[in-house]
Amino acid sequence: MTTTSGINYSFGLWTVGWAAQDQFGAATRPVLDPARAVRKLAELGAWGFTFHDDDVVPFGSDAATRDRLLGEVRTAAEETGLTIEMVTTNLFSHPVFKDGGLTSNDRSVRRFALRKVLRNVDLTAELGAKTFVMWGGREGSEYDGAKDLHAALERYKEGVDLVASYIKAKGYDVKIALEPKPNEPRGDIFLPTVGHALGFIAELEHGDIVGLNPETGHEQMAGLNYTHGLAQALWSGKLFHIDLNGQRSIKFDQDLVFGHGDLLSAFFTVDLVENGFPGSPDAPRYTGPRHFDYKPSRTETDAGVWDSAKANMEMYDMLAAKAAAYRADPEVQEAFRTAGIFELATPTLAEGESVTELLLDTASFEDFDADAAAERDFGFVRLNQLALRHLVGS
Ligand code: GLT
Ligand code: MN
Ligand code: MN
Repeated sequence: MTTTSGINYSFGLWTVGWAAQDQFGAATRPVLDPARAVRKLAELGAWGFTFHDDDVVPFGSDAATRDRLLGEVRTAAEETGLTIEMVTTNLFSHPVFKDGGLTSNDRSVRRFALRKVLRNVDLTAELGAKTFVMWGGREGSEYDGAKDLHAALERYKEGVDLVASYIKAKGYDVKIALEPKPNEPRGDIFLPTVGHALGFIAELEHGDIVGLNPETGHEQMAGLNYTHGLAQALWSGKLFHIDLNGQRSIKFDQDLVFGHGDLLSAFFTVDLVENGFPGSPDAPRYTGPRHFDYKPSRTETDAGVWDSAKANMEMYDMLAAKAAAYRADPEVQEAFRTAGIFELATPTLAEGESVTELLLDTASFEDFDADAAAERDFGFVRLNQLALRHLVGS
């Protein structure tokens, strides 16, 4: 099967490659050869793939093994035409990172982590990938007293700035995308949400090449709205990459197939990514790959791995078609107008109007009939029902 939508889908090799070991049980699937994963993904219609250093080259491998294993994946990419669009570093599996990489209390671990990251930045550039994701899964704590939290943020900043300055010094065409997550595997992780990460980036010296890689389930684990998170990242010019998957409410990280969690939220995510902001045609748009970071459930065998990979693309294709029809529907456009969606794009003050003029405008306050304005029915429920009609059919 090939996707017909022409949308650029990509997958982390650790997604289909997850052998399904969890905290309570052993793996239910054999180890998947990364080169086979690339070939299968190509067959299914994917456009690209991504990986951690350790997904392809086991931790501690010697240089010859590293070259051989990377060579196999590169050959698979070349033969299939798949793009290596993003590379990321595993700073979480080996026990040395049990207290984090860039924010470990142990300085020697931080120096080792930085070297691992910098080596991987070189690889990213060499492979022509444009995005370098940094997910700090082990950067955090179980106990509030376990860290000097100020120092932890200082070290995080030091680490990310150092990586960004290295990219610039080398002249690499690579951008860093930080991936927020509230918890798991640590009790609490630093940069837990899109908002925290945006605040962090604003404090960096080299924040111009640092943005975000928000994951659907991670925002939802924090009880937050993923589409709103994407919107704010876009508004800040920081949506560099996305991790799409499914999550059903606030619980452990489920990494379900995209759309298999909160379906309505997935619809609006796709609507934003594919169609942009409805009343702001000049606003920033997401132009990167539609990247899936999910896990084939532990119950699945090899066949289920590929079924679930396909399901991600199929879900996205279906939602993209529904979202296009939603936007094109004249009734929806009319409901947008009733709802004031386009009105919100008009600045609150007139062009050139000063605060003094606003203060002198009696119509805006002294003569404003707040009770009458409170009578306005925005028709939001009707609009939402129209969205649902498109989503589930009528
Ligand atoms: C890990 C995590 C993901 C991140 C990956 C990038 S690794 O699987 O659960 O959310 O995107 O490091
Ligand atoms: Mn996840
Ligand atoms: Mn992710």
